[in-house]
Amino acid sequence: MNYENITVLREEKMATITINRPQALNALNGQTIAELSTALDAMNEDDGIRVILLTGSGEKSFVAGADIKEFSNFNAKEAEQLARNGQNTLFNKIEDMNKPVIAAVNGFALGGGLELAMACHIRYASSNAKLGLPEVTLGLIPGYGGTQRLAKLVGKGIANEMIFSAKMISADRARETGLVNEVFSQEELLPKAKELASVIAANSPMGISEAIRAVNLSDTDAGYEAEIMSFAKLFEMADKQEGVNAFLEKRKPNF
Ligand code: CO8
Repeated sequence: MNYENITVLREEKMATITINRPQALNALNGQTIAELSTALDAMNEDDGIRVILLTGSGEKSFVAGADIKEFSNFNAKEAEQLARNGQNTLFNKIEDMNKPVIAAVNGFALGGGLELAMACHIRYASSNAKLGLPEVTLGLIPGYGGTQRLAKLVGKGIANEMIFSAKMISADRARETGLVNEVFSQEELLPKAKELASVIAANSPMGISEAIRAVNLSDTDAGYEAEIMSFAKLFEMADKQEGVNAFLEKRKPNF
């Protein structure tokens, strides 16, 4: 598959997607969202890929937001469609993937860019990264899930401060608030994200897929029941046989 605005690199059991619109600081226009959606669908079905990394091209920006030029003349109906379509075809899709998506935030993650990182299961950032939801400076609010995911990740108080003030926070502050897990130098960011991806890729994909589903339900009343049902379901799946047998036979599992 040929893409114009993203590149895909496969290495063993991982795939790295790089958003590549440096002239617009990797802003998400409709085509980029569609390409990401298509690439992720294919990767979700591909059992050879166990972990996906998502990053931006260059050393300045992960994603500087939704493409402001593209939606500048939209009316309410068009804006609703844009937000709904984006949430359904990309942001919620990432969260619901059956394999982990790690965001390697290599610079600005603003507006839709931070929303994209927040839809991923794990976030690492480079020390020059700046993260924020500046939509109110445009007379808007986040439209790709930012009001919901930021509040869940850092709590309502800090989310409100970030959204109302539109201020960007540093990578270190993002780690302090739990918005990103770890901060590395620009050079170390991708290698460290890949190191984590290799550790994850050696574990049971069936277990991880069920864990994603259960953790995604952690802020609903259905979470505990989902965990029980996933736990039970795994007892009749091949990975549990292999994992438990490997432990009993004192060897490494081969999933
Ligand atoms: N959209 C389109 N183009 C952009 C964007 C963007 N979000 N961000 C940067 N660019 C373009 C600039 O226009 C510029 O292009 P050109 O050279 O043709 O003028 C190029 O990228 C380089 O940018 P700058 O010259 O501005 O670079 P600086 O280093 O001076 O500044 C900043 C970097 C601070 C990141 C600055 O570019 C900036 O403030 N960008 C906009 C950030 C922003 O407001 N993001 C939020 C956008 S709104 C949003 O994401 C809503 C999400 C929900 C949508 C729901 C459906 C609608």
